[in-house]
Amino acid sequence: MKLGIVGLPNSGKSTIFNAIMHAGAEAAFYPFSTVNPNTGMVPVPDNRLQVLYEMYKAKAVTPATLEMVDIAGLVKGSGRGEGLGNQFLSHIREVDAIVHVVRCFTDDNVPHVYDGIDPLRDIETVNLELVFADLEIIERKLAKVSKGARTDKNLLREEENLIKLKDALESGQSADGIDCGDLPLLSQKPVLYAANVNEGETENNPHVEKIFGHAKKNKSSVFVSCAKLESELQSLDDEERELFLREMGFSQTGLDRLITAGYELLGLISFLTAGPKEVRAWTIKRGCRAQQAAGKIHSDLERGFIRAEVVAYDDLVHSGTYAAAKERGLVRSEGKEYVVKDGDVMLIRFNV
Ligand SMILES: Nc1nc2c(ncn2[C@@H]2O[C@H](COP(=O)(O)OP(=O)(O)OP(=O)(O)O)[C@@H](O)[C@H]2O)c(=O)[nH]1
Ligand SMILES: [Mg+2]
Repeated sequence: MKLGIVGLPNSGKSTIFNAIMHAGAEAAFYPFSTVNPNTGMVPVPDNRLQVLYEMYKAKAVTPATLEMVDIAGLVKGSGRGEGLGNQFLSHIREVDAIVHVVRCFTDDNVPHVYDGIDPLRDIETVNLELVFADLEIIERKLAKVSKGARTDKNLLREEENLIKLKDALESGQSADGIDCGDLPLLSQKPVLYAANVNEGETENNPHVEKIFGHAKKNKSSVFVSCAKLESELQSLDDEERELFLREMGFSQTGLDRLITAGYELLGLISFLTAGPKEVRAWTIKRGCRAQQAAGKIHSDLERGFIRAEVVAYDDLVHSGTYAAAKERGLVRSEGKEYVVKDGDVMLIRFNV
């Protein structure tokens, strides 16, 4: 899963990036502290991998990964060159979803670029800039397509579609149902709003409630983050950190909660492969069929797919070994149309 972080300057984007990625990116009390993008990658925590690793006495564990890109802050007018402009958005065009950081914390030492905490105003400001940046892309494409549209029917259709898209975005309407082709439009990506709050302000926070309300209307998700606290907890070991977080009212770390929210938003699940060489997690879309899932591992496995031997993770663990699970009839032979479930441990039989 790849996520790109957007938000106003001083909303806490780099602080969240640091807390999640265990990184040391510059996070400072003055706006526009991030100029060049920060990128990072961390393993997606999955306790099941460790269990299988021990069961198979495997040589290696390969978890799924979370990639994140933290960029400069957007302000009203970034598209016209205000602040640091909007060129840096090119670094997040290819992400699966946007993490939109919204400032809900007050701190006299950290100036807000506009006056006072106002999540809905901030969200609208940033989202408008994403739309403006998308319109630039659409217009550039339109200029290219229009040239050939007089003589080419396909291009004519594409031109009509692009005009529809442009009109929708310009009038603030949703582009749902309009074919965006291969244009990587930021305003059309799934959004995870990160409500960044001070410690002790996670419950009954009216700012956070507003963000939940906005997200619900826009089919987005919300993730409440105490980024500053979490980035400060990094010096602690895992156990101490968890204990501390639990005392603060969080049952999971920011990374765990972000992963859960992101997978939920994008409809992602994991299936597993296990053997003496390697135990590994693979990320797929919910509803993905066995043959397509096999293609995640290698295109040969998809092309030459014969069948999949499947056992649910819990069944495998309760049985103790793969052989025991097989004996108990818990290992199924599934065809290419089988809809893969989260935690399926799969062995693909193929022939090329
Ligand atoms: N009190 C408080 N301060 C925070 C919180 N989150 C971030 N900060 C502080 O706010 C300041 C700005 O944070 P950054 O993470 O640099 O903000 P940014 O969104 O990356 O800002 P730019 O890179 O300038 O766009 C830093 O001094 C952080 O320590 C929070 O939840 N509470
Ligand atoms: Mg920053």
